[in-house]
Amino acid sequence: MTPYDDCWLRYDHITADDVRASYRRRCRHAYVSEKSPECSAIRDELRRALPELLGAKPHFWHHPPTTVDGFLAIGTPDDMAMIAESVPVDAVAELEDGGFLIRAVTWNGADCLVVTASTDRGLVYGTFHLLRLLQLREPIDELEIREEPTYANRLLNQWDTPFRRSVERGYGGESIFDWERLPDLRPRYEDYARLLASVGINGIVLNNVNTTKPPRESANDAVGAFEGWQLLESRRLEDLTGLASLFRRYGIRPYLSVNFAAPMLVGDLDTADPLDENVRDWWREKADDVYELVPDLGGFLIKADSEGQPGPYDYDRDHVDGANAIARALEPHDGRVWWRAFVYGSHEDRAVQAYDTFEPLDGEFSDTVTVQIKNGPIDFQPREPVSTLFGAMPETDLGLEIQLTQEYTGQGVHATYHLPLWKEVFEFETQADGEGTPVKSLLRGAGQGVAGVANVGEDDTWTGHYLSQANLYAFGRVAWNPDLSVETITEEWVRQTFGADEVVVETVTEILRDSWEACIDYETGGLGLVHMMHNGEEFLENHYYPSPAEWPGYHGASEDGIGVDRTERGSGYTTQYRDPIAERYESVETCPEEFLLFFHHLPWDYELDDGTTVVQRLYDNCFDGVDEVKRLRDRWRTLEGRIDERRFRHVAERFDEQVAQAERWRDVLASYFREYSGIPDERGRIRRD
Ligand code: GCW
Repeated sequence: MTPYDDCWLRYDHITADDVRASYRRRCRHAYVSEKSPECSAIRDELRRALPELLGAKPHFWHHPPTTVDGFLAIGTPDDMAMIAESVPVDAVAELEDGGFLIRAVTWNGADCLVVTASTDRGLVYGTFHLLRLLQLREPIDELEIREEPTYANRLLNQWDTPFRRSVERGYGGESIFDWERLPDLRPRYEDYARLLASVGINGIVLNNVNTTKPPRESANDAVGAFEGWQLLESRRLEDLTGLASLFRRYGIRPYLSVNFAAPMLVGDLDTADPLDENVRDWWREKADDVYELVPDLGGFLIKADSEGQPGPYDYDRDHVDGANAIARALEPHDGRVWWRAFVYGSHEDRAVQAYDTFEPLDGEFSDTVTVQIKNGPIDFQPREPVSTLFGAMPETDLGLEIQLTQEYTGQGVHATYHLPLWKEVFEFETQADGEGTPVKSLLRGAGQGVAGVANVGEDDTWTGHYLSQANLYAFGRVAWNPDLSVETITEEWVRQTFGADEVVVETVTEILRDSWEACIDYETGGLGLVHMMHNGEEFLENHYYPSPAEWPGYHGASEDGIGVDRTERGSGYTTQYRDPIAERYESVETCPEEFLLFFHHLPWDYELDDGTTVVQRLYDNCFDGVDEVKRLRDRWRTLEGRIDERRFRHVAERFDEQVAQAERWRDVLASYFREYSGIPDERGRIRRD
């Protein structure tokens, strides 16, 4: 038993006799290819899972057994004649990298299961998929599954600061990566790789995008110096090799966040100008060194000209110059540059800047650059409209960046499930290529995909809150297949994590499903307001939240009304969308209510569709949000005795704290609205009225 939680890989014993018997017949004996590190990881996983699930150790064969009633065969058709004879080989060859087939077949009179793929990575995913089905107690006697990942790149971005072991915006304890001890490997790394591979994540950026201390006073100073740039030093790279091999067994490529000024920080050049020949040579030589040591490194992630990090602007160059220079160095090694589009500071309305900066560069980025765009134009707010850049760069490889860690949604204390938020983003119709081009359709292709800011640390729960594990699980699943519904993914997670008791499944699923909307209401009042989380909670130490005095700057509160005019008359953000979306947001009549104050500055007493005024709706949302959290807390309480005491208590205690905080936040927000508007709550709920 590890001291830390197994998350969704619990492999609880199957108690139903008939189900167990059927699983045993096909899975107790196994014939698994032995050719690669991935296959050895598969065998290890079966050794862990099957004794627990089936109550019987798997027996591994070196040839297809003829003396047993059934067996599980895992390998590529090339590895094993039995597999080549049992599945359509052409169909396997056509699978995307990572795709797999699982089939129930009869072979020589035996009831078998075949897991096959065209690559060893696909075998890993196929095996975890099968184990998921067993954990969900699904029937397997007629299985015929064909799966392929929708996106080629499903990356986790750690915001870990290597030598401090801290995690920026991390609420799950210190970094699980102990860089000072590398190349020593902790068993926990393997368990982490298992969790990630089990949901299809195939890349991990090991360190924070902030790789140097910002040179000027900034909010980030509170977090301390960032030292990730040192990872490009040769001795540090040597330390990485073991970790890279460990991840390789699970089909996960490691990546590094690097500093744009690395030629000066790591090398001894006096410039990092991307057009300078010495700088280009430096990157080329460095890339050669890196790949010598870590041949399957995925590439570099770069935050440039953003929040104090150096970038091409320091040399009067643009983002294309910067990204392409580094990408060229990685190209011979099949590495990519993931270049973040998170820039702000020079425009009065920060929402407009990323588009202004990147849209004109469409088509100029090299084929080995991916532009990584946050889901919204501001910064992972509880709810934002989708970034205009997704519909604006058809000639550029794009990555969608979403946040698993709950920076703005209650951090380590609140139960806030992000999947419904992400689904809203994936489904958003960009009109990039006319009707029928939602965001999810724009991320396909070899150099594209999804990046999630991780929520993991050294805590026994991994994520600081048992229910936040659902965000990690859901990220992998939705990045594998964005068409999976919220219900499907959530229920999968709940059943694997808490077992098959229908009351538990229903209750936890409901709590997760409803948690995000509640959070929006008590944290912002809804209607598209951003950046108004209450300051001063102790647990929010690791965060910069503006104080109420600064709030108006973010969302335009004044005596006459609230909201930011982002229409054509205002900052013009609406015009960056394609029609008819631009038109819909531009008009106050057609703008969806949930984004009304994001796009429009409206009088406090402006009447909404149902006759309620803006300010009254804000009050109502604040109070409803708290009531909803109380309801969710009470729902959780009904689980006492139905799930283990440790997890029950942990979540119950956090729910109590969440309710207390939500009440305080509601009161601060409601008083703030009251103060600016001068209009009392019709229902007299604000204390000073
Ligand atoms: O919102 C800000 C976060 C920073 C983060 C930055 C970014 C890693 O508060 O902590 O820095 O976004 O995404 O680069």
